[in-house]
Amino acid sequence: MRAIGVIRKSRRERVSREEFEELLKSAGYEVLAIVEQVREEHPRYNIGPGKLEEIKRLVKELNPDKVVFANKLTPSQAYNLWKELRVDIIDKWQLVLEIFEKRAHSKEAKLQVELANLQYELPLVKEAIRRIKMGDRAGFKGMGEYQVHQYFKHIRYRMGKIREELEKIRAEREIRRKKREEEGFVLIALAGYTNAGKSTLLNALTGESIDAKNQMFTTLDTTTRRFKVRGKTMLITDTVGFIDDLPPFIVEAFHSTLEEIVKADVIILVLDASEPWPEIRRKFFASLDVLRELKALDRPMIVALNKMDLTNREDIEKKAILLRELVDGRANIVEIVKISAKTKTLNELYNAIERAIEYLPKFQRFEIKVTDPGKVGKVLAMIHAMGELLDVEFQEETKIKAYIQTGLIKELTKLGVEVRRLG
Ligand SMILES: Nc1nc2c(ncn2[C@@H]2O[C@H](COP(=O)(O)OP(=O)(O)OP(=O)(O)O)[C@@H](O)[C@H]2O)c(=O)[nH]1
Ligand SMILES: [Mg+2]
Repeated sequence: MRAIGVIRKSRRERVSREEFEELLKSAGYEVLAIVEQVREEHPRYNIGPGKLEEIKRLVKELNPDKVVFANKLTPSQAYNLWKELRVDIIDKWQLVLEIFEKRAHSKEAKLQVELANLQYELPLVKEAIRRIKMGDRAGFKGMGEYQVHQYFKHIRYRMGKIREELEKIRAEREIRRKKREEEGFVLIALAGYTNAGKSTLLNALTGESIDAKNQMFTTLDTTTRRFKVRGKTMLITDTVGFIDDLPPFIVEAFHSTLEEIVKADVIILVLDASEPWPEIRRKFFASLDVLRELKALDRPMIVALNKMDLTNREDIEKKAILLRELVDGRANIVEIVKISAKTKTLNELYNAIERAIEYLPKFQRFEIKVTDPGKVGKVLAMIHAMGELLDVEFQEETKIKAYIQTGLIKELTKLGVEVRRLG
């Protein structure tokens, strides 16, 4: 597929040309030309009418399959542009959806992408119907009046069906989550801009080998795995990455996937520290915006400056200081750490996780008294798997002090062991 890209920059819209080209590449386009303009939004065409003439000439000359706008187009702008240029017009969000479509493997991801697509298309079809009613004969995607009406109905029907199916998948996920909650494991979620290194970090922490590639939106599915930090077992979840202005229809379609972040006890916000500071800053704020929308800003958050192997000590220290000034008082950021997921330089992160979970109600110090000597071995094994042993005295009755998680209390009580909280 061959595309002409159009970028309009204004005071309010900070569109990154580099990122736009990256998105076009990720979606599989050959970029024939990029047209840029600095001006405020034109109500009819988004870009100015003069620029439109230039694009018209380029379309004639280069014959692209699509013209892709880096800005968000209103349904009526998309329609007007299509009438003028007579070539497929898409904007940045449809471009993101095209990438999602290529990457969706699981049934859930495929349904979520389809739902997002339909949600996007619905206002466009409404606009077409409105215009047809006003006597406009242009139709929509080659369809006439009757077909457009049928298509509108079809979209509504499909959306309902997909929502039902997603709801079923979501209920299954909820059951799994409940079970995990009962087990009492601490849940940590990875969050952050696409390509920051979240999946690489999950792999480094758990020995997993999920896809991690230098391209945007590699991950669309959620993966949850167990891992241990200094003897304590917890769960870590990797999910879809963020982008500037992640549109509400994508957030909505991917809600159950993103929910894993909201349900986490601790969030690790991953940033690519090898990028120039303005990029780090932009992506940090974009990530906070998404977390705000998800209502996840109250979670304890560790910010991980990743890819430190690609930069030097001085540079990363400087970025950490700038970031510290930036986060001052924002969200619930408990710590900033410098790591490399690739070289498994993760010490600072381990320390930070250890400190962050100390304050969670799930992990508390308990005294456990075991009167039946036959059960001592079993109890110690359970604590080893799901808690952390602090002290043990073997007397007539064995006294154990340990950090344990709520799920374990139930298990221990079932064994007939006395469990008492130590303040
Ligand atoms: N040099 C270096 N490269 C890294 C590091 N962490 C991740 N990468 C690379 O960065 C690219 C993106 O990594 P991913 O783990 O796929 O990133 P992600 O955040 O999961 O991306 P999405 O799934 O698209 O949201 C890959 O090429 C990784 O090899 C690191 O610490 N150092
Ligand atoms: Mg990933």
